[in-house]
Amino acid sequence: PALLPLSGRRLPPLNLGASAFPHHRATLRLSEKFILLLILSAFITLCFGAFFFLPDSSKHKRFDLGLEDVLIPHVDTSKGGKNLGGFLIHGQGHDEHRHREEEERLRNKIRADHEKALEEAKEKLKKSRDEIQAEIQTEKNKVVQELKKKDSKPLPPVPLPNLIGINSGEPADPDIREKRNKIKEMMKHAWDNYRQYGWGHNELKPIARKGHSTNIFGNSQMGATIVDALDTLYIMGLHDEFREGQEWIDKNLDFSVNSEVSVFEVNIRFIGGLLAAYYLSGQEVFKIKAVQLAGKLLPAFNTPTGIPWAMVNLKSGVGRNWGWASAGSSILAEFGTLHMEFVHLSYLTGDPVYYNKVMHIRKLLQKMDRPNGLYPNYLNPRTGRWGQHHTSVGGLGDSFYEYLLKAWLMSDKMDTEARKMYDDAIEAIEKHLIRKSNGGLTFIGEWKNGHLERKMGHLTCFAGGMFALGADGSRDDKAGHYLQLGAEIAHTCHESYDRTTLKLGPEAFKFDGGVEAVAVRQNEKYYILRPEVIETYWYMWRFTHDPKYRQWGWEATQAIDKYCRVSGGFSGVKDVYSSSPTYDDVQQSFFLAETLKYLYLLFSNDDLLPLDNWVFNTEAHPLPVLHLANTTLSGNPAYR
Ligand code: DMJ
Repeated sequence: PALLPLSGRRLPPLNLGASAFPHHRATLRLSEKFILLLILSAFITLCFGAFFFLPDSSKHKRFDLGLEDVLIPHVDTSKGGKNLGGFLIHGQGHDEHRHREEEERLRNKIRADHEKALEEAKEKLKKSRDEIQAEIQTEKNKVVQELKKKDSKPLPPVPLPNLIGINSGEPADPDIREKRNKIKEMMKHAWDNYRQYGWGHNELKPIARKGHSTNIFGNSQMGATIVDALDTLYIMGLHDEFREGQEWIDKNLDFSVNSEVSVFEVNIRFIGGLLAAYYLSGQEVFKIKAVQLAGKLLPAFNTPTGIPWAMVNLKSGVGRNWGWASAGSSILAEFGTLHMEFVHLSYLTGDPVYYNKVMHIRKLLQKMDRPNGLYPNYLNPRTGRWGQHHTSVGGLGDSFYEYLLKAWLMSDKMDTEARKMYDDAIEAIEKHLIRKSNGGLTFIGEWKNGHLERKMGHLTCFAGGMFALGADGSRDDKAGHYLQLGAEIAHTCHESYDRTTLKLGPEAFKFDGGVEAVAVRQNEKYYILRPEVIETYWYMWRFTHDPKYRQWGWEATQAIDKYCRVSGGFSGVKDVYSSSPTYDDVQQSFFLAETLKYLYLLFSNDDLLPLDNWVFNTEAHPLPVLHLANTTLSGNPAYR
């Protein structure tokens, strides 16, 4: 393809051999392969140049081939030509001279391009490999900057919801104030150490004093702790720290990374965290970053059913599921915990794409048969069939139920479809999974392989708060019943803490064979700074103002400060039944996002983030209630 036929003739062959650059060959130390590559690229440039002239020359080819008519744009109709769709048809022999000139002009142009390409190649060869690499990098940076500029376009303004109670909450009681200040000090200790030793990494190793990350964030360094902590810093009035975080996000948070991340975790921690920071502070950068990131998650929904993959590569958009999940399935608590954030994204951007994705998931789930009315934790995104029939209100299932309730609350109670799904699910859970132990402790077990496993996870303890939150508006006006159920779960989970040496709860505990609310297996005895029990104390406090919840919250605060605090931050512990615990050396980002936030709220007045106006996502990021009565996110009647 190097020599293009032009009017039946060929250009003289090009001499691109070594003799073309004898001087450079002698002086340059670049490898021969590299030189050949450069020559080849010059040659390709030439070919491309010539190629782009083909359409023009083809006109003349037709002429040379002796066609009767030739298409020439813009010829005066007064010469008797026929107008044909913007072109004029003229007879043979018209202005042969002009065509020869045109031919000559093209030939000269190609020659000039050829010369230029050779000159460029020679210039390049004079440069060192490092210089060339630096040039390539500069060009790359330019492209990235351009893309960034394009991505950072302001979004259309939307009316902000009623944002009340975003600071203060200062209690009058000096004892409560002191406790609240202690929790703020713990937040500062966690943040300052992350700032010093783990800045920009996802999490901190407080003993090794360096950055840490888990596979949920792939191999990325996306500052998960910064994003997760922002709103806690804000409500605690740690404004300098908040600004530091904002600056880092503005300058460094980039989602074009070749990294395979968990769609669920990135949604609840990053999108939830950024949206909450936006609503609290009004800083556009958070909204823009949230929308950019959401765009990177969308390819995960490209499955035969629209049920998203568990993981997606942020750069390539390729998705897949966890290797350990039953029959290649996606996980209920993962694809079912996107609704709140995605509704807000559609609200803020005016783009229904996010809303449509999550509504599609909901519609699909609604249509499916459920064994005993229970939702199994596994659903295959290719076939649309359930995987293993394992149902849990803890890990793998938990926040799916939470988001049904919260979708209803967040829609100002307009999304009655979500409320109905929640009520149906909770009824089935109560019937099949909730039991009382011999010692009178109410627990939520797990349905596995056709029978009830009498085991409850720390994660399941969030359900006490969920039952209390959903009490108002429950079917058959069973508000009292659900508040009571919430209180019973809170009590059981408190027992799981109280029956340990460290007064911190284990990861999972049994109600079997004479054991009550105690972990049996060694690998279930750890505490990794999780929030769920404290979360339930806070909801129960808000709905009952029973002082025992503050007392239990304070017990947990003291235990965390005593056993998890190290000079480099806070760490999880491996065995809550051991009097000399060993550390796991991880300061989880949810410790700053959730555990410390719920504790702080527990010792604040109720006017800080009132529950009539704010709904907390599953990572404790508060999102405002949307009064969507007159807004259509996608023509869905639930929102009309
Ligand atoms: C958090 O990331 C969220 O609360 C999630 O819903 C469950 N697990 C952790 C905390 O334990």
